This record gives sequence, C-alpha cells and structure tokens, in this order.
Amino acid sequence: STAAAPETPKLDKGELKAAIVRHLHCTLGTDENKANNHAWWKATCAAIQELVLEGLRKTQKSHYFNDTRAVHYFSAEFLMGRLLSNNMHNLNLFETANDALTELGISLTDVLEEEPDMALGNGGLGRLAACFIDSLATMEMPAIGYGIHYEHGLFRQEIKNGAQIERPDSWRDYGNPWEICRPESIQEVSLYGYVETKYGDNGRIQKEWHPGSIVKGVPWDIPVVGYGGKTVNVLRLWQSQSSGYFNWDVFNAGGYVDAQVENVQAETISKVLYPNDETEAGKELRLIQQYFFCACSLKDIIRRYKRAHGDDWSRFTDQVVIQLNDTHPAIAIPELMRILVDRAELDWDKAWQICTKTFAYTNHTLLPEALEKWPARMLEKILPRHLEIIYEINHRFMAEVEKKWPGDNAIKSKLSIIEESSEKMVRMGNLSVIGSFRVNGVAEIHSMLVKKNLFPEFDQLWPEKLTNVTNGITPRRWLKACNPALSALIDKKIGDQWPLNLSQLTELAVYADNKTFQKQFMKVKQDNKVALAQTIKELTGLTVNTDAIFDIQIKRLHEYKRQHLNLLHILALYRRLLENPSYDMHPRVFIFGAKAAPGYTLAKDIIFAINKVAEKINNDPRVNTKLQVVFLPNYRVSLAEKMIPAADVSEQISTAGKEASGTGNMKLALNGAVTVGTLDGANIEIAEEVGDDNIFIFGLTVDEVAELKRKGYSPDDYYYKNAEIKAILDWLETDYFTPGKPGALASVKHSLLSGGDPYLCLADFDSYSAAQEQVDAAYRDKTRWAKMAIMNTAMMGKFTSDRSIKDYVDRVWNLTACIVEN
Ligand code: 26Q
Repeated sequence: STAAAPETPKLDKGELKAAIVRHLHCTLGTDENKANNHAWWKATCAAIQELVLEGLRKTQKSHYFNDTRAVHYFSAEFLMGRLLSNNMHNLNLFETANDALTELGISLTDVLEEEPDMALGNGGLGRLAACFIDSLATMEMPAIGYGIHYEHGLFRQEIKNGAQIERPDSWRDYGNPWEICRPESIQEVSLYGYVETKYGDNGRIQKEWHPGSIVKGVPWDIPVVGYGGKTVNVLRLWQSQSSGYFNWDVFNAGGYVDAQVENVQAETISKVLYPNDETEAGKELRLIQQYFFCACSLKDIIRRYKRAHGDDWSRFTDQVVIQLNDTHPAIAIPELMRILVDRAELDWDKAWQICTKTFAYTNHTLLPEALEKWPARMLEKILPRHLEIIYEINHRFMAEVEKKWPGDNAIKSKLSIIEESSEKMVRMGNLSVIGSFRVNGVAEIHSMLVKKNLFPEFDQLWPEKLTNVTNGITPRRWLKACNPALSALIDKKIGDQWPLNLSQLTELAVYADNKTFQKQFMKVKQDNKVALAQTIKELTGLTVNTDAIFDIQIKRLHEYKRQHLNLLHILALYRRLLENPSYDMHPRVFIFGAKAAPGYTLAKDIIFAINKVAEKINNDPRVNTKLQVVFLPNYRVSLAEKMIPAADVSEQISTAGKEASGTGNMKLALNGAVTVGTLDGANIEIAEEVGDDNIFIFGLTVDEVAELKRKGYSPDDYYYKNAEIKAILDWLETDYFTPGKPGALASVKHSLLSGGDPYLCLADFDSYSAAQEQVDAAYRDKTRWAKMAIMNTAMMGKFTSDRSIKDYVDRVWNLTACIVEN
C-alpha cells in the first residue's frame, strides 16, 4: 500500500472543543445550554470540515502544479452513507472528538446518529463507487467522482402491516454540512431541438445542433478524505436548475407562470433517484438524468484541461481517463465525439482515437432485463445529434465486423449498437464496449461469463480489451469505524497498520486456535450481538435471544438473490419444530434487511411473506425459544454498519451465475461472519481465501445450472417428490400466516411452481438445507466456530478496495500517486 500511517491529529482535544463551541456560537447561533444533538452534530461537522478543506486546498494545489493525470469516475450513484465518523477516522481525530464531546457533556455516539444517510444510490454499484473514492484518496491518486445531486435519495422504507411503504428521502432538509456549492463552475446543457446540416467553404459537412432548451448544472462538491488525511479529493454532484433561456418570449408576453413551469421541468432532472436496480425502466427522465450529468462533467473536464493545455488536444488522453460505472453514463461517449467533431472540428478518426483512449467501462450484470437499451425514437427527440453520431459509430464498426467475419449477418446483428426490433433500440452495452479501451467484470467468474456469454465476439475482435477487476470494500468504514471493539482487539495483536494493508490480517491466523484469543474474539461478537439486539428492540419491539445464531441476509430484494429460498428454509425449520418439539437445533435468529423496487410486485410480496411468517413464528411459544425472524425496516448504509459486526452467519445464496460479485459478502466475512453461499460472484474467491473448512458452500454450480436449464427444469418434479417442499409451499397458500386471508402469500408459491422458479430455489433447496444443518453443528462446537470466525477475518485481505483500485491503476487507468505535502 502506498499511503503512510495516519499522523498525529492536527488538533488536540482543547482545540477541537474550542472549534466545536465556536461553530455552535458563530455558525449555528446557539450555545452550549440550548444546543440539541442536531446542533452539536452540525457544529462538530463544521469543526472537522475546517481541517478537511485545508487538505482539499493543498491537494488541489499539488494536482494543479504537478499537472497530474486523473481518473474521472462517472457514476449515476454514490451511496456514501454518513460522513462524520468516516472523516474523523480518516483524520485520526475520532478519539480526540470523543474525548472533547465527553468533556462538553455530549455523547459522540448520539451526535453521530443525527446525521442522515447520503443515500444517493440503490445498492452494490453505488456503494462500490463510494468505497472506490475512499481508496483513491487513501492511495493518493488524483481522482474525481462525478454524479447527480439528487434532491431525494433512495426512498425510506416503512413496514405497515407487513408490507413495504415508500416514503421520500429528504437528506438535505436541514442542510448538509459537507457540501460546497461552486457557482463559478456552473455548466449549461442542451436538450431536444434539431440538427442543421451545413456545408463549409472547405467542402466539409458541418453539423449544428439547435437545442430546444438549455438547463444549468450547478456543481456541489463533497470532499473525500483519504485515510491519513493527506489527499482530499472531491465528489462533484450536479444539480439541475432552470437556465431561464428560451423562456423569455413567454415571459415577455406576460407568461410569468408558464415560465415558472419550465423552471420546474428543468429542476425535475435531479429531483429523485430511480429506485430500480437490475431492471430497465426506459423512462425519458432517466435518460435526461444520464445525459445531464455526463455533459456537465465532460464540460468541466475539458475546461480544466484547456486551462492547462489550451486548444491542443494532443495531450488529452495523457491527462484524462473516464471510468463508466456500468452503462448509465455511456452517453458520454457520443457526447465527447460531438464536442470533438462538431465543436473542436477534429476529423472523425482523430476524435474516435481520443474517445477510445479515454473511456473504460465496468459491467455489473449479466441479467438480460438489466442491460440498458433506449428507444432510438427517444434519443432522436432528446439528443438528435447524439443519435446521428451513434449511427456513424455503428456504421464504421459494422465495416470492421465485415472485415473480420465477411458476409456474416448474424454476427453483425448481434454486435450492432442498434437492435432492429419492431421498435429500434440503442444497446448501451455494445456502445460502451466499442467506445472503450478496456471493459471489466467485477469478479473472476463474472468476467469469465462476460467474455464467454455476453460479449464473446467482442473478445475475439479485441482480445486485450476484456478483463477482470474483483470488487473490494473499504476496511476503514467496514471494519475500523463500524466495529471499534474488533478493531481494537486486532490493533492489540498485530498493530494498527491493517487499515492500509489489509493482508496483514493473515497475522491473526496464528491465533485462530488460541483459546484466549478465541474468547476475546467471540466476546466482541457477543457484545456486538447485544448491541444489535437493542437496535432490533427499538425498531421492531421484538426481544431476540442473543445466545442464538445471528443469521443475516442484507441486500436488495430480488428473486435472483433468493431471499425466498431463505424463507423456505425457515418454514422448514418451523415445521420440523412443530412436528417434533425436541427437534435438535441451536437457537437461531434470522435477520433480513432489504428494499424492493416499488414496481417489483413479487419482491414486495416476498417482503410481505417474510414479515407475516416472522409475526407467526415470533408469537408461537412452541418454537420461539429456538426460532425467531426479524425484518429490519429501511435497510441502508448506517443500518448495515450496525448489523454486520453482529453477524454469525452471512447468507450469500444467489443462483450461480447471477450475482456479478456481491460486496456485502466481503463486509460480513471481514467482520467474522461465516458464509453460507453458492459458488457465485466473489463467493468463489472468498472460498479460495478462507478455505473449504471455513465456509459452507452449497447448490448448483454455473455449469450445473446451465445443464439443468438445457435439459428443461421443472419445479413440479421437486414439489411432488419432496414432501417437505410440498408441505411448505401448500402452507403458504393457507391462511395460517395471514388469518382470515387465505392466499395472501400465494404469489410466492406460484412463482416457484407455475411461475417456473426461474432462479431454481427448489432445485437448490435440499442442498441449502443440508448446508444449514452443518452450520448448526459447527456453531455448537464453540472452539470450531471461533476458529472459523477468526479465519474469516484473517483471510479477507484480498477484498480491500485498495487492492481493487491498485488493479484498476495497473490494468486500466495507468495513474501515479501524487504526494500532497502537509
Ligand atoms: C436501471 C434502470 C433505471 C434506473 C436505474 C437502473 C439501475 C440502477 C442501479 C440498474 C442497476 C443498478 C445497480 C446495479 C448493481 O448494484 N449491481 C451490483 O453491483 C455490485 C458492484 O459491482 C455487484 O457486487 C453486484 O453483484 C451487482 O448486483
């Protein structure tokens, strides 16, 4: 790892106390006697922000004077969570702040709870972006994150009578102490209108886009503090605002109100995050959001480049690399072509050369329904010039395909950016591969499937282009900050450098059999379970047994992630306990956290089913000493930070081949949870690291899934041949869990039978159930379990996002660190 150890804090306790009180007085206009926790939170943030901004100024100066090459991480989502605790840890001021507030009679823990999550993302992809910018700053890499300043992040989930209700998320209602508005860097973005073809004197055809409207993009900068506090990069998020242009005619004609309506439309662009993951919506506003932030960001990059290099484009690709986080920002490719060809008047080939040296693309999914496609008609309406450019890119690419596979029209129609269906569609994945110099998947198996199944011909055409970068997570947030007790224990054993060099955790392996260390490690786990039990009590009213196994599945609700397979197994245990009251199992608490996309009916039905089954089981005195089920509402980053340290078992049970990587699997294992998982995504690499003895692998492999589907999978076979499966599914159709309302849970059953069980829950059920019996036996052997838990923490070094970033730097970005002087 490149970064050095965090240095002594820049402030001592007395100075920090004084700064907090000063902000209480001068920024918040209150005093120590009147201030509530919210005011203390804001004052503490303001005091910390002073140091953050000092680091930001120094970093920007260094980057400017060294004229550094930088990565520009384009992502529609950044799931940052809370920033105060993270920033204090990265500045090595956490202890100081704790002591300072204690002396002021204030609890830091309570103050931290005041901060709303910055939930500008759906799940894995958005959180990955947040971990990556943390690692980039820590490793002192010149980098900037570009995204959207959503007014409302991912919806807040409430559970009413067992069902999910969506409420708006208003993270900025009382002001965000971290963000800085930069009106001096406002950009303008064009939309709609038409393209005029002109003939220049040199005979060159010139295209001019006459936009129908123009919106402003206002940048808000969030400082990103690296661990050690040296490099402070920025996350720049664009907010849309009416430009006032094209409204003047209406305005002058007395149309004051009509002009305000246009303002509202412009300001709608950055209003709300789309709550879908792994599914395409095809909504016009979504495309406008994507173009809006890409166009603002490209203008920003080019303005900065020109400040240093003028109109000479020859060094652009030495200075700028743009990483596309999935295809959501793929419209940046034709946008850069438009700027180079129409505005800078470069010839096409030169422009294309620049483009294809600038962009790299990360694929996060193989699910066909999640591959982005936009109707050509929609693009033509919103971005008429971009559609022309896409056609030109495609035309030239088709000529290359013809050279490689002469006369092969099947390959042409497969590789074409344009899908010639009844409604012409633009395939953003194909555009991204063609317009990028590198394409990566996010775990070994996923990248292999990207090569073999998704883009095999592209791999033949450009054998160097497709590669792998396995995901990672920042150990600063996901161990040091969220699990202070375990962190302190680790510090005591192996020193305090592991947050920067996570492979050092292997030094814990020698203590895996040590009785004293096992006791200490499991005591930390137990204390974390007690703390989570308290949270469960506050959020649900339920008292859980802290001697039970805490078995946790936390992730977005999706059929491929198979929360309903977990539910079937819970129902099996319930039934076994009812049929045989002395059924031998260690008590277990099954804990879920999951949001469903608001339009995904079956996902919402599964949430409802989990809640109804939970209600029944938790209130059934025949079983509730052994079996409890908890659905924690409003799963989000800050709740994950409370759940993960308390997990004994991590559920990673997606159908093999469907989960690109997973990152929750890494967070849980790092905190000493043992995985029950399929051979899917990064589970495979986790199994390689921890070894077969320290993980419970079950279920069909990718090849076996393909083979079963090829032969023709019939869930009925399992239903009729397996009495337990039949009984459980039939049970779901009765009114046992929904008294007076038979059939209320039937959709879950039917998705697994007449619905065809597309994700093979029934095929994997027996294997899953057997793996869970092994978990039970292992847990009862206290020594064995402690060893397994320790080995999981010890062997997670590979999954630091610092390693992912190093892989990107070496295989994709070709960056060098820039040391920022303090
Ligand atoms: C689609 C249409 C309209 C609006 C939004 C979307 C949309 C939004 C988010 C589509 C997909 C996403 C997010 C996908 C995602 O989080 N994928 C996950 O990425 C992780 C990081 O690489 C992986 O670990 C997970 O396996 C993968 O599911």
